[in-house]
Amino acid sequence: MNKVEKAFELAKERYAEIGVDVDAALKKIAAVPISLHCWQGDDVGGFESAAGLTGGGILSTGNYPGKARTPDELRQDAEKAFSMIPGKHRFNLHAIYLENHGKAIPRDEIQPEHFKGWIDWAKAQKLNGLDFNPTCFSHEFAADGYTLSHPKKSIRDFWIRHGICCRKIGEAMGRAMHSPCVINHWMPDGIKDIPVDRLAPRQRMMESLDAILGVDISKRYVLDSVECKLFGIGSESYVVGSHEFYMGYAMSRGTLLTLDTGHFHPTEVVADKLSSLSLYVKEFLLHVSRGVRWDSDHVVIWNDELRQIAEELVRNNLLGRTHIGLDFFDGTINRVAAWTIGTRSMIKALLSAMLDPIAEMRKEEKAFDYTSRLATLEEMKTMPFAAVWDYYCQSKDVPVGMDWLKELKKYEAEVQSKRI
Ligand code: RNT
Ligand code: ZN
Repeated sequence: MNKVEKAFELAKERYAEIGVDVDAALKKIAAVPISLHCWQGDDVGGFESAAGLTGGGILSTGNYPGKARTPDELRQDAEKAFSMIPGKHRFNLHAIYLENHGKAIPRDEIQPEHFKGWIDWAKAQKLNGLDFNPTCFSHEFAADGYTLSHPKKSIRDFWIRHGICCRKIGEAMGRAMHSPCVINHWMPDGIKDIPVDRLAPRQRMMESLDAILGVDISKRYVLDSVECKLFGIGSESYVVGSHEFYMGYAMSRGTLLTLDTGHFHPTEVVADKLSSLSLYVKEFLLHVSRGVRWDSDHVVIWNDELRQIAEELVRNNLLGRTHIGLDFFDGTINRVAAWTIGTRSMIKALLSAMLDPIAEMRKEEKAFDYTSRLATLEEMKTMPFAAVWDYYCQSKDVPVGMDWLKELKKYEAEVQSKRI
């Protein structure tokens, strides 16, 4: 028995004493895929042209060296991250990550063939699946601050065609991967200063979305989701796709609802929304992010907010109805490390939530024994969780503890630092 196994055996006994089945939790966590977002790998640049990210209310900062410059480099980086993350996961692509082999393809003409390289790679890597996103920003037709809700029909139609192309690409991905492709529809549409007509753009957005989703594609291959936002850079006063707008849309159209943890008022937390929405919305897509003072998309860490989200998913049995995606982009640290830290934190939060004596705490709460409830919650924080987590990493053949950082540094020296 090595150190990790010894610590694990003791930890398992401690958990058993409070009625928690560690082996069952390990089995459960291994079945939860996390969707790694391609855009952390290159600061939302993509491969459409050399221009990179422009406008649209999202902003990546930092110029840490070694950024992936080509699809091959991005795949190589993602593979490195996957090799340091326990479990089987997914990869989430944006439309601008197409492979056009040097020939500019308008966004309303992109095809599954432009993502063949990604599909082949995902299959070879035995990923759990691929997810996808229309890219309605960094484009001349998004420059007015409107896309699907643009007052001009020709521009709306362009974005509608783009959305339909994306759903067909998603269909090809879903079919190839034998797992539905979750397509997230996020549009930056909004206004910087006080609007006088809040309704018309929303009406247009609704109609445009209906046109995109009206194209019949089997749910076996594609699951469509819609993502709200409170404000963005340049859309401080009004965002067409507000929470109410998309909550209503998802409920009336039967789509998934995306909840991005950076897209609400700072004291409003996604954790508290899940139970309510679960009564009315069929499935969720999470964009797990970390806003610092605003929707800043910092790398996800294992903080209280993340813990609470994981607890809600586990306790309310929502994992089967929730697709967990990540959405952050930090260019000030090694980007492969960013993926690794964020994803490992997400898995830690879920595993930790699975090790709570929830039945016991529910009983306490129901009996108004709030003293025991608080005491248990506090004691759980110092249970030997690390021993279970380390064992999980070891059992999945990925680095235990800080060992991944050593591997990362080696990769940085041997691969990323040579990208000049
Ligand atoms: C922006 C949204 C959106 C994007 C990605 C790149 O505020 O969160 O999900 O971050 O599509
Ligand atoms: Zn998001």
